[in-house]
Amino acid sequence: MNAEMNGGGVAAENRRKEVGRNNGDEKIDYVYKVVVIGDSAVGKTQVLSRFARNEFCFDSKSTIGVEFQTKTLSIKSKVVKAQIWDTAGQERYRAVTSAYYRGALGAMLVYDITKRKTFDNVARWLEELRVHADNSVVIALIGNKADLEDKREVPSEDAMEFAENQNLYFSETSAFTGDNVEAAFVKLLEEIYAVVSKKSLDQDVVRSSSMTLKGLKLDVNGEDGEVSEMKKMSSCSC
Ligand SMILES: Nc1nc2c(ncn2[C@@H]2O[C@H](COP(=O)(O)OP(=O)(O)O)[C@@H](O)[C@H]2O)c(=O)[nH]1
Ligand SMILES: [Mg+2]
Repeated sequence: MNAEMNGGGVAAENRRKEVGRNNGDEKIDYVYKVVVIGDSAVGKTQVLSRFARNEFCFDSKSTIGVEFQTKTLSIKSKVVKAQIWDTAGQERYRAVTSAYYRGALGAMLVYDITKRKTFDNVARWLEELRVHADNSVVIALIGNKADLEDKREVPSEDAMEFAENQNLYFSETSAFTGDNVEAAFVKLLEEIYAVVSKKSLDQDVVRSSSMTLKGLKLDVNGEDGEVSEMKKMSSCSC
C-alpha cells in the first residue's frame, strides 16, 4: 500500500469515521494518532502488538505495508481510541515519509537496550520528529527488550538522563514479558490528553477575551462548542 496515501487521506478519513461511535455501541470521545519509530529490529512491531492484542511473536518478519492498530481505553474518564502506526520496515533505509508523521499527537521512540547503536541513533529520530511532526507532539523514549538484562549495553541511567535533558517520558519495556508496555502507552496517552486539553483551553481563553472586548455576552453553558472543538483538535490536525 502506498505510504503517502495511507498516512494522509486514508488516515484522515479513518479518523473522521472513528470519532463518534465504535462498532455502533461504544462512544469514542477522542482518537489520538501515535507513531512508533526507531531503528529496525528494536521491537517496535512487537511492542505494539503486545499493547494492542497482548500478543508476542519471536520470528516477527519485517512489517509489510504501512499499518496502524487501534486500542480503545479510558483516559481521565474519557473514551480514547489510540490509533498507533507502525512502519513498514522503511526505517531500515531512513525513508519514513512525512505522511507517516502527519497528524500524530504522540510518538513512541523505541531503542533496544542490548544494542548501543540503536540508542545512539535516538537523536537522529528526534531530529526526524522535529522536521516532520507538530512541535507539540508528545514523545516517549522506550528502551525495549528489558528482559535481556545480561545483554544490556545501555544503562538505564544514560537513557534517563538523556530523556530528562530532552523532555521525553522514559520507560524500559519488554514486549516479550509485557512488562511496562501498557503503562508506557497509558502515560503517553494521558500526556496527549493534557496537551490537547490545554490547547483547547488556551483557544477558549483567546476566543472569550476577544468576545468580551467586542462587548458580547458570553454563553457560559456553551459546553457543546468546547467539546466539539477539542474533538476536532485531537482527532485531526492535517
Ligand atoms: N527478548 C526480546 N525480544 C524481542 C522483544 N521485542 C522484540 N523482540 C524480538 O526482536 C526482533 C525484532 O522485533 P520487531 O518487533 O520485528 O522489530 P521492529 O523492526 O522494530 O518492528 C524479533 O525477533 C522479536 O521477536 C523483547 O521485548 N524481548
Ligand atoms: Mg516492525
